[in-house]
Amino acid sequence: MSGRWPPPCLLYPQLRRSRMVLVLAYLGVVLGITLAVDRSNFKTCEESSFCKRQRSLRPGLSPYRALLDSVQLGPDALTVQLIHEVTKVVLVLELQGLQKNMTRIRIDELQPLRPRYRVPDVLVADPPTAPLSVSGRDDNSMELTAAEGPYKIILTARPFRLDLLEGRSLLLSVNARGLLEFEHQRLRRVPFSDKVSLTLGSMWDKIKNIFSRQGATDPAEGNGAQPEDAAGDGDKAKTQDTAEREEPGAWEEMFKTHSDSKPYGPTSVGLDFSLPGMEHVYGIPEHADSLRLKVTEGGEPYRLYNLDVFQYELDNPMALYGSVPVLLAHSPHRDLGIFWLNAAETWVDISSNTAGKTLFGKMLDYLQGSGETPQTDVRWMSESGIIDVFLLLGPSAFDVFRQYASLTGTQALPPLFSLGYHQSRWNYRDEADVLEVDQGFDDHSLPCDVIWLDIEHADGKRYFTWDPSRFPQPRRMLERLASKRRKLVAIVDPHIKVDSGYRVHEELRNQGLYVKTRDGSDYEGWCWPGSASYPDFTNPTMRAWWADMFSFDNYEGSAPNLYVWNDMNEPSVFNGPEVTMLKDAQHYGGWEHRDIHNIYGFYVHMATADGLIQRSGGIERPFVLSRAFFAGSQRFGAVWTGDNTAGWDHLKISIPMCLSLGLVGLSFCGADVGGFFKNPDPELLVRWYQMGAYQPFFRAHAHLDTGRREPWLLPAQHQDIIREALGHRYSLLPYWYTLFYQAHRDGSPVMRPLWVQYPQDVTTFSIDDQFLLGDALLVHPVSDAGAHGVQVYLPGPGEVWYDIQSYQKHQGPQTLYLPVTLSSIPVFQRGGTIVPRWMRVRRSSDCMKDDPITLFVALSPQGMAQGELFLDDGHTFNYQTRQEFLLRRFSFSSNTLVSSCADPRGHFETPVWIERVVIIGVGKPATVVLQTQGSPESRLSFQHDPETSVLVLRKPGVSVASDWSIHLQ
Ligand code: MIG
Repeated sequence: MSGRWPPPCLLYPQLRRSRMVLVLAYLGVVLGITLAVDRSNFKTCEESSFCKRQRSLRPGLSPYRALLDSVQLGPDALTVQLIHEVTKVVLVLELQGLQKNMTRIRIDELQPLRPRYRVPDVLVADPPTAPLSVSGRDDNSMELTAAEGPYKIILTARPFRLDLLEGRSLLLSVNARGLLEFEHQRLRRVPFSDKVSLTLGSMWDKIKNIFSRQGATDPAEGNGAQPEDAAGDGDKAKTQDTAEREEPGAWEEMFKTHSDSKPYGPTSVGLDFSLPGMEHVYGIPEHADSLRLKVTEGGEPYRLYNLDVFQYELDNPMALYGSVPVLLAHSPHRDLGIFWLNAAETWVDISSNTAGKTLFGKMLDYLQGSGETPQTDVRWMSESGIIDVFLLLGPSAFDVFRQYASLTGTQALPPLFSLGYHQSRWNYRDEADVLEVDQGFDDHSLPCDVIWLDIEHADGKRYFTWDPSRFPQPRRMLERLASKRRKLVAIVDPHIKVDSGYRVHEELRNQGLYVKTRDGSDYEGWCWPGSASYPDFTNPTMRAWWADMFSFDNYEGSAPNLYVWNDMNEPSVFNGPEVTMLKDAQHYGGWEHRDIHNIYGFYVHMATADGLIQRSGGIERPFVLSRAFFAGSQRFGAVWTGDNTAGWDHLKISIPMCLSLGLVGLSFCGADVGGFFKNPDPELLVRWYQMGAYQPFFRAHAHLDTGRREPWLLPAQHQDIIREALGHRYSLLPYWYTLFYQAHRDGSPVMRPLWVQYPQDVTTFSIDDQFLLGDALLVHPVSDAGAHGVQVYLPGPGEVWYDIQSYQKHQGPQTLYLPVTLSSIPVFQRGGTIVPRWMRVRRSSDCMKDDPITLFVALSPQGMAQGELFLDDGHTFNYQTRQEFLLRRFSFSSNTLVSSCADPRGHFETPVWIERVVIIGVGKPATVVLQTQGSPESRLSFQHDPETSVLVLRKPGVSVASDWSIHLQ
């Protein structure tokens, strides 16, 4: 070991290229049992009364008319009333032009009986507006021009619709199919039979009861409107109601044995968007489905409702743990986004006029000129709240990413360690087990940054405590890990054991900070600890209390190298409807769980991340993994795809699942390596490590009932391959870190679908088995048992791709058959890019952060290349508060590699230097000359391999912080 590095950092053997031809081991015949979700536990659209009501409305003429006389044009918005021609109920449409080429549409009732929920805390600020002006008008329409952005909006009065145009082309239409459906609040119509038993007096008592709960509403959280006097409006509401359907489920709803009392009746909202020219739509995670969204006509819509789905199945639109109501539409000419800001249960229907047509049919249409323009229609339906939608008008996918990031924020910059490898299982038994696992990594020369503790570590599932017999001295254990420069993550779930001897419970109960039932008592559900209550994280006081629990004094046994994992925050309630909370449970401000469901987990994540920031006095960056999420969760940390299964299909689906999350801002995504349920055979486990090494969040995890599977328990040949995969991960950490910085800076996804980078290449639009990391690396993992080769699509034209193992050069576009062995991970570096790496793999990332860098410069056919490198201390906010960072730019052209500063605000003292430059795709130079500021020119020694055209420049020896250039002559 070199003396340059502190003793706790072992140096592991350099990356080796396995020369063995490995015989594939078909050992573990997968257990005979097939696992499958019990679908009957979860609602279909038919079983969700509002979805059924919304969906029963068919496309046609909209009953809504915009009252052009009511138009008010303010500096920030245009408002106009929309009247329902039959019920005469009036809505208000608020239309805003936003800066950066966006439009916001809000629709609410003009006179709501009770204010409707408007989702707070997701937007990072009030989006800056770009005023709209009226540029034309006739009897039935109005033309509006946005001060910024090259677009116009046509507002048509009857039937109501909006059309967004850029120049002469129609980008998007709202309500073109007439599916605007807004269930205004009303008083319950009492069926005749009930009238007999219900005196008028008692009816009013009931009504008053319902609205007296309004008292708790905090105007600051809502739109500030006060609920109307219910009694005064009674007659009006009644006459309106006669025109309306009173369907079963509108006023109360049963699902299995659970009843939802629906005190406010039907309140759902729905709206359609037409996207001419668009055939490919993506996003709206989380679903275990293909990257490209499918047409839902005739089937189930995609559902967004955060749920703990036991043994989820693949390739279907059922809801999963998290929801991000953002959809992206792509065509070779244009990208658009639709962000539907609503936290209630939501369903999304997708239809297309080209669906079902064969390619041949489409071609025929085209040749005969008879084809319609392709068009996708998207319809959103939510159970409550208002319609609040942002149209992100691109034009490129990266513009959409920036637009969405400007609204909801970007990926938090992860601490460097969290980009390393995480070793988890449910559960590591005790302190000795943890320390043995830690030692196992060193004994087998495997890098690892973090060991995880699941729910068994706590005393009787009382989070923030430790099991006294198994974890008697957590601080000592944490110190031992710290001495190895490793971390621990402990789970902290949001269900709190109802136990008068448990301080957390006592305080939350006494302070009234739990979610309440309809009748105002503390809501209790069944979860891991037995009877449990749920902190009301929508309440800022609750979040502050929770954050404070992470102080080193409050969280006994914790230490600075302890980080946190929030599971079960959908929230999961074992005995609740669909394994979650009753919709009529009451939250802060008088809102129902119905209104806030999809944002509960977001708030848990937020409060925990805040806690970790506060415990260090605001200095240290947090790391928090969350299972549930919503739009904006990227600001708080990482997410994972929950309880997958050790099967090849689950290995495959991790790609589209994480790609979909990346498209909507959540770059820090991973799937349990190895699969959570069941036991992977060695081949699958190896393939999963190879996949995970190239996905953003890299953690092995397993169910309590599975066999132990730390890498050293595998046969030696498999262990070696896992070591290699880990080596690849660790050597690329400087690149990963830089990609995360870029995601943090402008919302660009770390792991990207190919179409984002090759928007005109139709072949890329539905690729699910390979992906890009940044714009430089293309990864095609192997996800089939017994694979001897893979078909890799290398996009182009005009691109060259270098195999990072063999340096073999391939032209794009082409589909390449690449033979593989068990040790192969097909990865290519695009010609035109520069990738920084650390070439010595040590015990953990913390041991490597001051290591010298090697630059891999892959030349484009024009002999050019570019890349960035971000460096800071790896764990504090000083990059932000004190500008302590370096952002370097490397560029190669005219046979010269130049290192320059890409952000002059940054300054950072670092021992990191450039120890080597590998230039791929270059001829042999006669001499190589290094120029640095203030020193004389010097010649560099080099080696050139004519077969691969790789030039290796040794020891430029320059600091990474300095400006320099290298000339090939
Ligand atoms: O109901 O904490 O997804 O990662 O190991 C299972 C125990 C509860 C679910 C998580 C999983 C975790 C497990 N949890």
